[in-house]
Order: sequence, then structure tokens, then C-alpha cells
Amino acid sequence: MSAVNVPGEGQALADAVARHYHLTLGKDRAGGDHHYLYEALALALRDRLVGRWRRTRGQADDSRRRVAYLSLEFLIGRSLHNALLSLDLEAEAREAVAAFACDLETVEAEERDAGLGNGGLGRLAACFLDSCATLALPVTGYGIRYEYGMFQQQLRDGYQVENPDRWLRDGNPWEFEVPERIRRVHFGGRAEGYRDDHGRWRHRWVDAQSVLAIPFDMPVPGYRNGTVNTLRLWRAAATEEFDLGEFNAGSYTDAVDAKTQAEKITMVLYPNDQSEAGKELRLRQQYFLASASLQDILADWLAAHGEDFTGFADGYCLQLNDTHPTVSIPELMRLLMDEHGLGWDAAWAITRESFAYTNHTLLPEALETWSVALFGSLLPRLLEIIQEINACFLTEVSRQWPGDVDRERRMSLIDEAGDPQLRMAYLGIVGSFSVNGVAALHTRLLTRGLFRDFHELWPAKFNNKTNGVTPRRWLAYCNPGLAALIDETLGDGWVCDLERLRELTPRAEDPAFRERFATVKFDNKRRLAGLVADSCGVAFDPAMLFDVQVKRIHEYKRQLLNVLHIIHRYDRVLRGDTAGLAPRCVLLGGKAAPGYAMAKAIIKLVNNVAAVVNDDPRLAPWLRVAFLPDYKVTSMEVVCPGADLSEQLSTAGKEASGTGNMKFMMNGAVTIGTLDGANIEILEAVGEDNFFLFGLTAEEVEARRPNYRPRDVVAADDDLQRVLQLLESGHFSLLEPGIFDAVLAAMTSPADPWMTLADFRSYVDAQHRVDAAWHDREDWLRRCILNTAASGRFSSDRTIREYGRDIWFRKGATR
Ligand code: 26V
Repeated sequence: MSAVNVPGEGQALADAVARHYHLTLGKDRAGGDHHYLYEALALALRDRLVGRWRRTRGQADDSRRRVAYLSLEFLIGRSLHNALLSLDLEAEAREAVAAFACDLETVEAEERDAGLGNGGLGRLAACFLDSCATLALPVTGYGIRYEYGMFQQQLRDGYQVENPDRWLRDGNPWEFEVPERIRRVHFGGRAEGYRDDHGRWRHRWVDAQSVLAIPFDMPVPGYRNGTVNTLRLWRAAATEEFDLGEFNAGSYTDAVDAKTQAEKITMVLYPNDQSEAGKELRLRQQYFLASASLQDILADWLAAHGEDFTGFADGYCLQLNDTHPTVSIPELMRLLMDEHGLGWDAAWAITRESFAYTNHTLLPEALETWSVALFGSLLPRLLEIIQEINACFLTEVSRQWPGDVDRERRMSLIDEAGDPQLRMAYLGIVGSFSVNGVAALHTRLLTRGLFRDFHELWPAKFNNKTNGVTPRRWLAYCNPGLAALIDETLGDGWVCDLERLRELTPRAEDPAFRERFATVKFDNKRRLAGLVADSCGVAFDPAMLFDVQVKRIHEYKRQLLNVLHIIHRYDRVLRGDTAGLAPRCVLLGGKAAPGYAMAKAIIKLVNNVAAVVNDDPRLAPWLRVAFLPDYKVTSMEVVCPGADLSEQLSTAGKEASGTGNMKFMMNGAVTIGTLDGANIEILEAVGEDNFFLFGLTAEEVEARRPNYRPRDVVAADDDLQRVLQLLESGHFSLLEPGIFDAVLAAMTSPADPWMTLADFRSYVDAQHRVDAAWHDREDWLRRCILNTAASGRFSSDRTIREYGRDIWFRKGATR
């Protein structure tokens, strides 16, 4: 990629860094401030990206469908190392910062994570953008530039404390404000009918308040291919006229108030907890993203095609990341009809051929609904449109199933039982040409359960796209040791063709290769032990088995099962029953939604158990336990390369896919897991000998539920009795008696939706198999290598190729 005449590209990186340090930032060398050096390096890299960015935009092929990936979350983490890797400038960057007597790792540590997401859903969006750019696909991400990302988690006395994450405090060198593309978004007021100049009945939205949507573009570099795509994040601001009008009227404080009201919209990322329901601000965020993004897309369309929208659905695909942006469906209808004069039928045909919807959860409490009353007061014209969509849809249902009123009630976009609610997932299905789940089991459960009626009506709309993760960040970037070993063994083609890792399979039989793999793993474990020592004050010995569970804290993910097993181990050591035990360091980490009391109690329990275990010298040779505070993308980059065992314990049927499971596998950890989400596909890929399977299947869980009696389970299991005895006796809560009562009550309730105790025995037995396997070092290493070798299918490149083939660029078919 030579581009000598593009400014910034011909110059040596070291010169560019020095120029930015001295001239752009105005610093002299004596200061030696690492943060300024980070900024200077980021600016120098950004310079290299802008030319490619412009060329990517210029090469946009008008005959090709473009994709907008609409998501309330993009959990991108850090950008500097990713840019270095994409541009292949790591060596030059090391040199450049060495001139400032600094090493690259220190400079990289200055960057704050862009934590604009909760967990898997947001990180998936980030991995997808990476794959789209690497595959040179014309995909733009649209999201929100939250002033405060995911909260920072602190532990105080073992309890989670949330602190605001002001990630933009020191500025963001990766973003470009684009004032010439500011949009205006409306709220409130009312819908009004009128007759236009041609005598046609039209609608308009009047007396609304408006806010400005200001776009900030972040570059999304492809891997060494010259492509740079865009992530466009919107920030809300007050309209100038509004401010000025108030100001002229002498109402200074009202003007300031209007400004803060407007800016509130993009102030904070919502954590996904139950208390989210009914939050008006959250609905404002969703509509703000939808309207600003669609206006932006239509502006491009108008510039190229004028007011002729006939080919719009062939020109654009709008992918909805869960229900959060589904308000885009009625918004596109509104824009096409009210702003551009299309009739209902034409607008509807375009809309349902443009949208595709991805579902990311089966949990009923996570399925989004909005009160019709709230929705109508905030977005009156959109409510009218949804009601009309629903009326047309229910006519279709009654044509298909005449007289089946129960089905009409079940399928209605409005749940009329009690306070009427809009069912956003159903809106997503009705307004899209494609609906997909995120792992094979998840899609099957969707079409047979939650979306059964819809699947009967439109079977061809439904499809599966098993998730993946980008091998750039989750192998090449986070595990340079393993990446170098693979490069040396296979060449470097695997980075963009991960199936090539299969060629490592025979290497598992080569003792010399195993030794090299072991050395890499050991180094990574040392690095992880360093992180644990620094952030938890617990000493992890890299010679011990590193057993890791990091993810959001939720009852369905069953961190509790992990805790029960830790207590069981503790109990065994105290009873002198150490035969066959593998010495382990157990690491847990993750954030609890601030309003989720049970999840917070689980964090406290892990910390209390860790304190008791770590304080007892008898346990030192056998067991160490730590809870890693503030788990985030950057922590995972150290955690997954250093793990030996990946804990994937969700109740079967509850984890839609999981993506952490894939990152661990790629980095050569062995999984202990249930038959849930993508675990099933991981097991299929790696084979039963290289995966520690346990627990009830999704079908067994449902069959067992009606007659589940945890007390009987306890009565039949001495180990479980002793574990619960320790918990009930207050052994882990001596200073705060009773604090775990609610946790114990939940686990022992016949109504426990997660059926934790039902899988205890099977889990502990599987952990014994892990111990046995660990003792045969060569065999263990073989398993690790086979896991990496089988992880090719879990590259998000594969996932994105499937989205491209079946959804975005599908030829003909039902569209
Ligand atoms: C949301 C809520 C909100 C209300 C209370 C409980 C609750 C629990 C979970 C969620 C998350 C819903 C969407 C989500 O993040 N799904 C995740 O998407 C990942 C990417 O597809 C997938 O790997 C995870 O299995 C799935 O949980």
C-alpha cells in the first residue's frame, strides 16, 4: 500500500510522533508525560488511517448493497494496538516511543477503554465491525457516543461499588466530529393529519421539541487491507435556535436547562437490569439513534438518487442489533411517508425489505416492551404507525388462521393484558425480511418457543448465524506469544483465514511443539498472575491450574455453581481428602447490574469465600481464589491467554450463544461447560475428549422443572450437604450474619429458574475429570492445542461471511 503523496503516510512514524508531541500537543521532551506520548502516537496513526479512510469511501461501489449496523452498544475497548496491528506498524511504533525512553506497553496503558456496552452483545458488534472492515465489506456502524460508558467497578469490603466512567475526560484522539452532517430529532408534541397541495391526505408531527444529533466518526481499520470503515456515534445537543430564543426572552436558566435536557440523552449507557423497564430516557436514546441514523442514510440516498426510493432496499440493508434499535422500523415509515411523500404500501414494501433483526436472548425478563402510554406521549406519530402496522399484520394473521383469535392475541404487536405494552421483538420480526438467532440451539429454541407462531407464518424469514469473535484482537493482538508460534508453524495466513488453525492438529502429537506451546501458556499465566497480584493482592502460582470464569454476573450464568465447587474443594482439603486434587487458582470477574441485588450478593459471596480460603495456610498448596475487579475488554486481553480452564456454566437453554467461551478456546483453554448456546458447537468442533461436559440438556431442564425438589437433591448428596452446611452456618459471613440468606433461599427453592443444585453433582464429577486430566501434563497440552486448532469456526469472519451470503447480499430469494 504505497501512498507517498498522502500527507502523513510517507513520513517515518517516529518523526510523525515527535511532530505531534511537540507541535500538535505543545510538549517538550523533559515533561516525559506518557499520556501525551500516547496521544502523539495515536494522532500519528490516525494520520495514516485518514487517507485509507478517504479512499475506502471513494471506492464505494454503488451497485453493491450497503449495510448499516444499528446498535445501542459498541464495546470496542482500546484502539491503539488494534491500529498498529492493522497497519503493521508495531516495530516502528516501538522505535518511535523508545526515542522518548518509553516502552510501547506503558504508552498503550494510557488509553482508556471505550466501554460503550454491557457485555456480549456490545462486544459482538465491535468484533463484527472488525471483520467487516477486514473483509472489505461496505458496513457502517451506527451507535451512541455515551459520555459515560459502562460503570467502573470497585470492591469495598467485597461489595461492588459503581463509579462513573468518564472515558472522554482526556479527549478521544480517534474520533472526528462531523458538524456538516448534524441531524435534528423530535420528541413529544402530537401527530396531525392534513391535506397537501395535491389533495392527498398526509401526516405531520407538530409542537415537538427537537434536539440536535452530532456525529462523531471513529475509523474501523481492516487488517492490512487498506480498508477503513466507519463507526458513527451520535451525541445529543440542544438546538441553537431553542437556546437563543429562550435567551432572548430573558430566560437564561431555561436555556441552560434545555441544553442539559438535550445532552442528557447521550449522557450514560444503561446497564441491562430489570429496573431498565419503563425508563423514558432509554426510549429517547433508542429513538435518537434510530432517527439520526436513518436521516443520515436517507441523505446519502437522496444525494445519489433524488426522491426516487424504488431501489432503496436493494441499496441498503439495516441490521438491528437486538430490539433496542427496532423503533427504526416505524421511523423509516415516517420519514418515507411524512417527509418524502410515499404512500403506505410503497413505504412498507421498502421498510420490510430493508431491515433484518437479530435476537440475542430468550430470557423473558430481557425481552423489551414499552408502555403504549409512554411511547405515545414521546413519539405520537410513531405510535400511530405501529398501530397501523399491527392492524395490517393482524389481518394477515386472520387470513392465515381464520377465527383463531387466541393466535391474534398472542401475535399482536401490542400486549393488551393489563397496561398495554408494545412488544418490540415482534415489531422486529414483522418489519424485517430476516430474523436470526446467534447459535444453533438458540435459533432452534426461538423458532420452537418464543417465536413459534411467527415461524409458522414465515418459516423462510428465520435463520441462524452462530456468533464469532475477531481473531485479530482475540489471538494476534492479545496473545503475541501464541501468534508467533502459529506464524512460525503455519505462516501468517491464519489471521484472516482461521480455519487454517486445523493444520495445528497433527502438532498436538509433537512433543517439541507441545513444549513450545507450554512455554507460551506459562508466560501468559505469569502475565495474568501479575494482573491478579496487582488488582486483587492474591498470589497465583503459574504452576497451578488457572480456572477462570469472567462474564457479567447473572443467576443464569451460574457463578454460584462455581462457588459451590470452590467450597467443596475447600471442605475436601480441610478433611484431608486431597487425593487426586489438582492445585488450582480460581479467578472470577464481572459486573453486576447496579439494580440486581442477587448478582451483587453473588459478588460478595465470591469475595468472602476467597478471603476465608486465601487466609488459611492449609489451603495454600491446593487452592487460591480471586475476584478480579472492573472486568472489561482490556482485562480479557490478559485473562483469556492465561487461562487453562474456561468455565461456561449457564443453565442449558439460557445463554443465547456466549462469546467469551470462543476467546478462551482460541487461546488454548479447555472448556468445562453445559450443552448451551455455542458451547454445543464448540464441543462438536473439538470433540468430547477435549471438552468437560456436564449438566442437564435444555430439554431435560424443562422436563425436570415441574417436579424439581432441590431439598431431595441435597439429601442425596453428602458433598452438597457439607457445602450448604458451611454456607448456612455462617462460615463465610461470620462478621455479617445472614447476608447470604437470600442466595441460599434462591438456590434451595423448587422455583429456582436456574436449577443450580440440579447440576451440582454432574459439575463436581466433571471437575474431577479435569483434575485427572491435569495430572497427565502431555495429555493436557494436547487438549489445549486441539482447542486452538478447532477454533477456526468461531472467527467472526465466518459469521460475517454468512451474514453477507444469507442476509445482506443475498441474491433474489424472498426479498
Ligand atoms: C438483558 C437483561 C435485561 C433485563 C434483566 C436481565 C437481562 C439479562 C440479559 C440481558 C442481555 C440481553 C442481550 C444480550 O446481551 N445477549 C447476549 O448476546 C451475546 C451476543 O449475541 C450472546 O453471546 C450472549 O449469550 C447473550 O446473553
